[in-house]
Amino acid sequence: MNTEITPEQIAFYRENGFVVIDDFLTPEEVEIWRQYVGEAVDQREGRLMAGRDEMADKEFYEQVFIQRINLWNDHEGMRKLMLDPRLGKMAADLAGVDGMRIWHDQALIKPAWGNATGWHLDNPYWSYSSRDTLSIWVALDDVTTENGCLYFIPGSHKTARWDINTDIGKNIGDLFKVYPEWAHTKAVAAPMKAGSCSFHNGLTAHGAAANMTPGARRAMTCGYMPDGSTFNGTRNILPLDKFQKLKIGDVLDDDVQTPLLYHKIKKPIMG
Ligand SMILES: O=C(O)CCC(=O)C(=O)O
Ligand SMILES: [Fe+2]
Repeated sequence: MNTEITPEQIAFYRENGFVVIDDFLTPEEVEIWRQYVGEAVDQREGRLMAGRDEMADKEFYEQVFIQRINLWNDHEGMRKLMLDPRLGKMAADLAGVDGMRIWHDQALIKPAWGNATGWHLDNPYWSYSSRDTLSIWVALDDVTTENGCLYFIPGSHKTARWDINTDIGKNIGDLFKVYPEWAHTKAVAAPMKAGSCSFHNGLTAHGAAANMTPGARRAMTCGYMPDGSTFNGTRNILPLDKFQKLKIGDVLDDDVQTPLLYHKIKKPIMG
């Protein structure tokens, strides 16, 4: 695993709100990630999250991507991959913060002939609001403009707000109705070889192309929450009992729900 981040990559990420890192995983590591993601997704039997009953919407959403959240919760191999402190450090260095917690991981498998992923922002879905939150997106197949690579609106993280977002729905361009100032910007495609990855800021506008090929486009992703982030009132992935105990402004420092992956000074206690 190549977890080195160069000063140039950091500068590019901060300016554009995303960065592609080639050859992040070795071919042997890609095989392991594919195997664990495959096992962890299969054992969910259609459930979005571990220990919860919500099933995926087969009619539309599953044709955008098969989404399974927090595989680290119920697959030992995924736990090792997702709680790797080196990933937390990469995320912290890109964001320029002292420490990172896991928010949630997710497998996003765009099926053969799958729909495009509508333009959206990630952080407005989540239970904290931060300009420094970001996600890794690891390509488990060669990802091209033909099978559903990511696209980004460069610099959009600088002007994005939390009060508005759009669903990943049938009209993929709805986000540009609420952000007309981005509507004339050229999107940047991010094709990647299997084993490469990108990071994108939680406020960067992004989407993915349709899959015009007969094969699936597999990706494994994870959102990182800066240590010290506070609850904003949104439930998102929080279990009901934890959600009901939180007050707006509480620090999200539950080491079982959102383990600290990396910190410059504090010693992480793994969930
Ligand atoms: O993989 C996709 O199609 C979308 C990815 C995405 O929205 C994300 O990683 O935040
Ligand atoms: Fe997203």
